[in-house]
Amino acid sequence: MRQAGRCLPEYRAIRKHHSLLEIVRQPELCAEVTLQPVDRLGVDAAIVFSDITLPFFGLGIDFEIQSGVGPVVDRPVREPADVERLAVFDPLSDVAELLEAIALIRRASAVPLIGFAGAPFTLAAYLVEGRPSRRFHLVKGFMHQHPVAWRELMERLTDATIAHLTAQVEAGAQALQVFDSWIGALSPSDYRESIQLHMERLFGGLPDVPTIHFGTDTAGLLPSMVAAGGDVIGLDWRIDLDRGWEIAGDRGVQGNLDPVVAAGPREVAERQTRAILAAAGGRRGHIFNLGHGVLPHTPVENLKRLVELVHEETA
Ligand code: 1CP
Repeated sequence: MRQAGRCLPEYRAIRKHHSLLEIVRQPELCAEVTLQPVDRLGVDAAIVFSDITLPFFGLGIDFEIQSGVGPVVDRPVREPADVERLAVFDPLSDVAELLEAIALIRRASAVPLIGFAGAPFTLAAYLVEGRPSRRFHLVKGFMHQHPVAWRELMERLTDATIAHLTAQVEAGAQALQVFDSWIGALSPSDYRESIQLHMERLFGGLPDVPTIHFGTDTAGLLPSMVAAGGDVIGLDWRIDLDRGWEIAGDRGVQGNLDPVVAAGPREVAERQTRAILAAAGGRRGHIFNLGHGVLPHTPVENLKRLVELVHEETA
């Protein structure tokens, strides 16, 4: 997750001269940045360099990615009429360069390539809040105050996400990750009532490649998220991997080292990595990963060592 993040010096060197959106719009540059963590860390898969907010331009929403903040939307969605003014996202024209980058990456590397998109709730969080939020009061408020407009918003974002992911597979992506990063802000009953049906439609509408369903703070939501779909369930560090896997049942699991631990003392990171592998117990279907994105101050050497350790232990 956000593998390139801000922790690789070669990424930072490129970011000195190009904004994130500029990188995504230049297929050669996007391919280069996508493969940096693969070359440097030896991870087993690449995730295309993009951002979940990229489809916003196609929806007619102007935004910028502010450094040290994240995505900031020009005119947030605050009223039902704002939902009606959203345009229809067409990946072939709206993210053509990204699709070109995917084809380039496939030609340049034999490592499997993961495409991704944001899930409807997490996209709506940025559209309604207008910027990164911790409490999500505005988006949750919108959901309860305007149930009809909310449903319309979820339907449109579900359509956009299916189109975005399908186009990435057609361009060459071999697996898909759906990021519902902020879904943990909801109660289990609100998830079941206002989100789950859209997530079911989303997973049901994807091409036949392996899918990863990821969120954070989801310990209480996992049964519903598993029911909604995904071949692999992403777990953050707030639940023991074996406990999360019990809930995921016959699916695979991805996770779940705390990013702070990956950034911290090497011995602690190694010990906790071994503990996660022990909890997986050699079962098929575990993708070792952090429970969320790499923190920018993470020493590259720590990440290299963890990749090596996982390879040694699971050889
Ligand atoms: O190679 C890679 O680094 C992967 C590319 C990638 C991915 C998978 C980026 C580039 N963004 C994402 C997904 C993404 N973007 C998610 C889902 C994953 C997660 O939960 O981390 C989310 C929530 C975003 C939104 C976003 N974009 C944030 C979070 C803001 C918040 O609400 O806290 C931020 C900081 C960004 C900017 C961004 N996108 C990507 C990078 C490397 C960065 C860092 C900034 C930079 O280099 O300028």
